[in-house]
Amino acid sequence: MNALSWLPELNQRYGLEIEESKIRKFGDGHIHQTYLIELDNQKLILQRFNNKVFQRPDIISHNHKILIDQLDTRVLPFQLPLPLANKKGELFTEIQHKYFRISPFVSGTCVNEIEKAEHAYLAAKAFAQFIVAGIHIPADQFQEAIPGFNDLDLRYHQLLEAIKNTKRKIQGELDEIVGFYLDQKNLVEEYNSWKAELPLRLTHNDTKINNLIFSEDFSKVNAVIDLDTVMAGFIFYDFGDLVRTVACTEGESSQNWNKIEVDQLKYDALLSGFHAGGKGVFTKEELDSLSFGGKMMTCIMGFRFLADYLNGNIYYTIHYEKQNMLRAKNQMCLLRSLIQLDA
Ligand code: GN1
Ligand code: MG
Repeated sequence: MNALSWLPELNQRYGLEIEESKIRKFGDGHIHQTYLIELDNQKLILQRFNNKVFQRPDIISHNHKILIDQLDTRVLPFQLPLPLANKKGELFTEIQHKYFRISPFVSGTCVNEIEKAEHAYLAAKAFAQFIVAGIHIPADQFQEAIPGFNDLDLRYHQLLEAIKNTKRKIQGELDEIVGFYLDQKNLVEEYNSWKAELPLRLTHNDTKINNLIFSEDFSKVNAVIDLDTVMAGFIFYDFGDLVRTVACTEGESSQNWNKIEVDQLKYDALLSGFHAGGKGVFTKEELDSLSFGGKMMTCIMGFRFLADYLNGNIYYTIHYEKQNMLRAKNQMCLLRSLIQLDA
């Protein structure tokens, strides 16, 4: 069967005339298949949506419609490329049991690692400004795109389940990694106490650095992208995922175990950027929670990568069998360094 057999219907549903030769694979997200469409007069992003991971596209549409209607874009000095509606006004288009969506293309540079502290500052400021732009929207209007997505307690229990049910032999290196994550119960307890104390906000929840587009010269942020998990959350989630992906000497896929540690200069830049973006809005308690965020988000990714490995790699895209285990090992090295920093 033609790989793009859905294209004629897609064109019809959006009133477009995209030819197969104008479509190419784009980006390196772990979840959806993303394509760039280059038409004569415009560029668009097409995504074939992963509805195994996000089983409720209707919830994502609900959340995105709130953003379209209520977000205070006047305070956003960058673009937020929300999906474009098809001819029926839907943000998703279902064809042959597959879900597609199209959004505006924003030019610029997407990176997996940041070179300079100034860029870390800009990224953190932008993600904080995003929270500020939604500060007036009651967080309970949003529905959970993935239930308990950033709930450390739930993810810990999912890891326990995975350990109980795994077909893999937990021995050697795997045993060491499993033991390390089981020892993080104190972070789970700390999570539960922050949860009882802090207000829920509109947060992005997946502020990995490649979910942001810089201008070509890195002088500013052009867009915040990957908006599927935009929903209610705590500000330390968004700060924390930045710490995890920016304030580290090696990226999430590195296997230079001895070199993986916190980059203090970038950490400090993230902190000032986030404070600057949320100035006058974030409460003292929220700002106090930020240093927990880095540890918490690194830990949760470790839990999730490890659980996925134990479950037989059903969630994340992998290129070889042990990749999820080694991703969990990478996060373990970073988490050790973050914990040491706070000690
Ligand atoms: C996934 O799709 P991507 O790469 O932006 C994941 C995030 C993880 C990240 C780890 C919906 O994000 O939670 O932090 O991988 N997104 C989802 O690299 O699970
Ligand atoms: Mg992404």
